[in-house]
Amino acid sequence: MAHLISTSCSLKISSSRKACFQRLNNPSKAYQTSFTPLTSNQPFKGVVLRGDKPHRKFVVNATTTPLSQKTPAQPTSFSHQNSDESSKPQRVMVIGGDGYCGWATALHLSNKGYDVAIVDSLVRRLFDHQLGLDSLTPIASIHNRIRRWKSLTGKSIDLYIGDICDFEFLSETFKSFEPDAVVHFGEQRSAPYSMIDRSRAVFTQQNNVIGTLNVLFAIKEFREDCHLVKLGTMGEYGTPNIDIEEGYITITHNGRTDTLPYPKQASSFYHLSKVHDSNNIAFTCKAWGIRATDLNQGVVYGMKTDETEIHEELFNRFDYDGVFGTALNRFCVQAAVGHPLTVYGKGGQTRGYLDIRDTVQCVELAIANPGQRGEFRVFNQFTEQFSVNELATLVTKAGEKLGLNVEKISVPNPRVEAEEHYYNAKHTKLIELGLKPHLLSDSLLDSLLNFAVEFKDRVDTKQIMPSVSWRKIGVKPKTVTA
Ligand code: NAD
Ligand code: USQ
Repeated sequence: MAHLISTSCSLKISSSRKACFQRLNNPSKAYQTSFTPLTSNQPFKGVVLRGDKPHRKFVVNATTTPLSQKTPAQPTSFSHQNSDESSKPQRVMVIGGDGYCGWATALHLSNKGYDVAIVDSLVRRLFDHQLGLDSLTPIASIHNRIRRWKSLTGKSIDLYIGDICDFEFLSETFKSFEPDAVVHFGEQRSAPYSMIDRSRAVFTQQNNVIGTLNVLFAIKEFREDCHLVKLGTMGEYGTPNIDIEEGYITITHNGRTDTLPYPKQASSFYHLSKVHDSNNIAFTCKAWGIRATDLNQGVVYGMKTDETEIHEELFNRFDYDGVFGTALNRFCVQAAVGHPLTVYGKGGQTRGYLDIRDTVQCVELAIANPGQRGEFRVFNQFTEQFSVNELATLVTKAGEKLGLNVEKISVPNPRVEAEEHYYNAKHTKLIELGLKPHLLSDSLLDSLLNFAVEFKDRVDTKQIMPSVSWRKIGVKPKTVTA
């Protein structure tokens, strides 16, 4: 398991000038590739598919087909390393850019005029292979995705394939791409995955905590002014019986007052890895003057963004299984295939939710409005809160309008979590920066359900019920299906 997961891939490109000057819109001829799996014991696993430096970047002459009639907005504020760079677009490294949130964000930022590089180990695709899972939507390889984006828009996205836990690889990507901002999505993000067995729990915390530590060290060493935009989670706070603030709470205790990090009560080894990340980031902001924004994101739903919907090779992944699928996305697929909606326990579990179109908007807002050096900002990134029962009711009503017969069942809760609780989380900071939320209206639910119906033949109904138990996690490696 560990061996498989720490494997990196090297995508080597021909360095010949002849290859460099070929057009990228004929990608099969633009460069020769060899794809060599390397183990983590081997030296540098770098990988590069990129753009404009001599011998390292392609000079691209592809014709530009505008994505839309709209002129892409330019970034509104830059944090450049040198003032003489002020006219250049900001360079944003998207770690985890082949994943659900990362792919949509990379395209959005590219469309907005940022220079984008994706860094990804592709480990998420490996999890699918290992667990026998698949996205509802067919997803193209990252190479084909990027080539398609280039051919449709004329915009290049650089690609570095490797594991950010490998510091040598990460260092090379930093030295090569020189990011002004790093958006870090590159973690194992499923709570059930982290609760399958000991090895997945350990992998989740190693991958997430060490990966983030390496990013912090890389910023300190190679790009100290770079802004880290890190994806955290609302689940770090748990479900306290008081209002949840954005990152910090002012407390008066025994007559003295201080503003302190909001208490964290995470409820899976995954969610705990995010707490550990936040502590490490906060410390390095203080100790080294790192500039960071922790986006405590709620549960994301939806598939389409302006960019991913323009071509099927740009489609995003959409998980509906019991390990990686999240509540609302799962309910839409369940309704589409006539599976009862799987409400865990009493269904009073309340969380913050947001449309994936708002994820990409929030990340752009965070990048465009960086904090100061040494500042650790925390934004709660969601737009509405719902209980699981409320979501089930909304999907049932929307399904009935489309002629679907939707039922719900109460599944014994595989998790250890409060099923009836107070929940009131603040989320004003991104709105103050200009977020215009896409709320979960009837029309959006209709389109989500229609979309699920469109792909329903790809659904493997055996993957729907949960099979990972928080209480039964053991030390033996578990061969699971969802
Ligand atoms: P995802 O699994 O679809 O994408 C994560 C990507 O990171 C994958 O492509 C994976 O291959 C890559 N990755 C993982 N470890 C890596 C490593 N060590 N080196 C390089 N690449 C690595 O997840 P997602 O749903 O897009 O979530 C992205 C981030 O947003 C995660 O940090 C997650 O915790 C956070 N988040 C997601 C949601 C949600 O509902 N999806 C909600 C809140 C927060
Ligand atoms: N739930 C059900 N039925 C289902 C699926 C989930 O009742 O079929 C319940 C869960 O028990 C939980 C709630 O819905 O109470 C949310 O579960 P989820 O699977 O939708 O989301 P979660 O495990 O919390 O994780 C997801 C992402 C994670 C992110 C987190 C944001 O996978 O990366 O960090 O959402 S938050 O929930 O705010 O922590």
